Amino acid sequence: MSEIDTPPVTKVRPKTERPKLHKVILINDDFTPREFVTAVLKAEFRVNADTANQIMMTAHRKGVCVVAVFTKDVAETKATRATDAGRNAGYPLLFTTEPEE
Ligand code: NFA
Repeated sequence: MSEIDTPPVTKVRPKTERPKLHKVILINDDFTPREFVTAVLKAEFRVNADTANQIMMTAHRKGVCVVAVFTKDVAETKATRATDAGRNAGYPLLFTTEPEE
């Protein structure tokens, strides 16, 4: 018979690492008004009023609160923008980032 061999079909399955996520952390201070903090959280992190208030009050009571997790670039950009919003209004409001375990 004249059967034509076809090449074996191989499925390439590239290993894709999940990007490590980074936490954005809100740091408490004694000067930034509560309403200002919640306004920044709503504007920069797109959380609703309830969530913004919970995050703000957790930082207020405990000193810090994780706002959300993002890829490194997004976490750093949002932390910088949110910190700048405070500085522009004359407040020492601070958001930091750290890699998730
Ligand atoms: N501790 C601030 C106040 O009592 C409010 C605040 C909360 C500031 C969370 C920064 C972060 N006005």
